[in-house]
Amino acid sequence: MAENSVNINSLASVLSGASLEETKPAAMAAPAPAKPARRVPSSTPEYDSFLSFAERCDWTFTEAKCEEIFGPGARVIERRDQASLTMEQVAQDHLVGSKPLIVTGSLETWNAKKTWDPDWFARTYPDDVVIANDRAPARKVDRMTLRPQSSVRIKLPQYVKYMKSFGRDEKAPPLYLNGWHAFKEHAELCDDIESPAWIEDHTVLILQQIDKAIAGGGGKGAGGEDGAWVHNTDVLLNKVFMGPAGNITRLHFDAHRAHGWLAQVRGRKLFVLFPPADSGKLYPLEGEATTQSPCDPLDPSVCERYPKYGGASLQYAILEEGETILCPDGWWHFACSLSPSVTVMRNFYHALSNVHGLVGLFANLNKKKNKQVK
Ligand SMILES: O=C(O)CCC(=O)C(=O)O
Ligand SMILES: [Fe+2]
Repeated sequence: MAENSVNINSLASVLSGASLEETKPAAMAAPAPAKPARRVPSSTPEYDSFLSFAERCDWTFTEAKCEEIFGPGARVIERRDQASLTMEQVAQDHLVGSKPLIVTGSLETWNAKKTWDPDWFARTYPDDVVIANDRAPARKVDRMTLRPQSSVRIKLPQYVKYMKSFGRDEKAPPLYLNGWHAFKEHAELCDDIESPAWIEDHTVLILQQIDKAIAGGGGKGAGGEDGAWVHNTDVLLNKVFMGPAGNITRLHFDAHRAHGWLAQVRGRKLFVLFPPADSGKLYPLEGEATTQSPCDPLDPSVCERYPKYGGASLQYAILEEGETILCPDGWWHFACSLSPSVTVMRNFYHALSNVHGLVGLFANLNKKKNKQVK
């Protein structure tokens, strides 16, 4: 690596807390337990809330039922068909305009839509070892409570067997294969997905400029090899999330002003979003790696526990198989699988709306590195 290169692992792990444990293996449980289902960890408040929500829905999750539960002030996120959208319009109305969107018919041409399911992953990558967590994203505050996040390192086929056997009568939360860097490990997976045609994604262009600036025009780029640093960094912004119903990503927003899209390849997921202007009503936690809220949208007593929460503008949707949600920068989001699920997520940058996040991130990393060198 060139002297002025930055660690490519930094980017993905700082944008979302999902994979924090991956960079801190010391915090994990003993490696490779034979069967994670045999562990008897206690439940978590968020899983208890999910179970009570599921009971209230009779385990039949619909947006109409969500409306009853979230109340008349809640709004369903706008849905559009991919065929009716242009890149310019989405950039203007949703990226610059900061408005979430759900797009139907968005995975029609993806190979992943035809082939990817948990069994396919198990068959295709039988020797992969992955890390699954029972609370997400990782929070420092969890370590100070009686119920810290628990993680296991497990062979992929074993995880798939576990997730398929996980039932609704289980009292402990399901392990979540969240923030898996599958595309970094298996470059061929990139051919199975497509960048949505309606999203103006300038990440690679911006990274190329940063690479030039950091490398000082040396020709080899910040990673020492032509184009490799840009490619490796870009690929780390794509992640796979897989697991059974009841996997939860608690309320947070992605760091460094990243926009995100999440494509539902298999199964269904509930998303609850709040606009950036609601931050004051969501009690942001101090000292976490990314911005996190203790408010749990599925907790029936959330308004009593957090009085200002009741004044926040909740938006929700059930993301159906084949749909993609666009979550603009700074938007708080909570996600919860309603059935066995496979999701692809990408964080990305767009020159007219959030470029400063990416530039600032690298400027900071580079400053820190130069300090260490001196
Ligand atoms: O669990 C999910 O689908 C959401 C993941 C997410 O928002 C994140 O990792 O930043
Ligand atoms: Fe996120």
